[in-house]
Amino acid sequence: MRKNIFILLIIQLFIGCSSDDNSSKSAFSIDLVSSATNVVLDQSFTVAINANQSMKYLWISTDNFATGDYAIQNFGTSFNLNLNFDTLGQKTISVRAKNQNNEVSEKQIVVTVTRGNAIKILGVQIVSFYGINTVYDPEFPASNPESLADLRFGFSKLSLDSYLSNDYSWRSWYQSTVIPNQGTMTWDCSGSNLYIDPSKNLRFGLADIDNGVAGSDLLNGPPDYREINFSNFVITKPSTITYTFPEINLEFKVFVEWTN
Ligand SMILES: [Ca+2]
Ligand SMILES: [Ca+2]
Repeated sequence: MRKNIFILLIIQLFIGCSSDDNSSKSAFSIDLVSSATNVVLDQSFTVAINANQSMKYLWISTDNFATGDYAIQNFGTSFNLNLNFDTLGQKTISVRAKNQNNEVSEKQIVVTVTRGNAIKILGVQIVSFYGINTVYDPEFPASNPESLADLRFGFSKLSLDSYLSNDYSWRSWYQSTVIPNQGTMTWDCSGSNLYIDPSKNLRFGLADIDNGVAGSDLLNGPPDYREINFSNFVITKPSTITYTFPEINLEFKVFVEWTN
């Protein structure tokens, strides 16, 4: 009897060990290693995803998978994310990975973004544009101020195509409100957190808006933008910077806040 109990214990121990062993071997898991935990605005950094088995699916999100970028491909056991942020504060980067058997592993890493020497764009004022004081809304007679352009400006900048990409494309960064019939031609953007590394380029566009959509390009394009940057001003740090493009009668001012 004692011998039987002993054998039973041995079998249970064996089953226990063997089962633990199997699960640790088969459990798919990933780890995240960030090249930096504190970065400045617009600074590029990498997050390495290292897995104990080959990854075939990755979903990357900075809002706990409400949105994000995903792809199905053979990622192997290691894949580098290239990231940068243009807003301040703590960013939680969530990664959900699947192996060939659709087993899931999910990890998060937190990175803090500080301002560094980023400028903040406080406002924009249009001084002149192509066709200023002429009819852009011909449904009104020229004598009616309603015929004047309804102004919206926008900024685009080079942004990563996705968290899983190394490629950058020009993408809309900011679109202003519409000022009807030329109006003040001045926008206060100070509440929009428009921080940017002054070495980055921006594309400026300006359009007449009809019923909420762009009617006419006010830069007489193509191209329907002009490129600006702030790198010539990092020493003098003026709070108002004027950009002029005489060939299209374009002049505008950008109001900026510099760090000390
Ligand atoms: Ca109008
Ligand atoms: Ca219009």
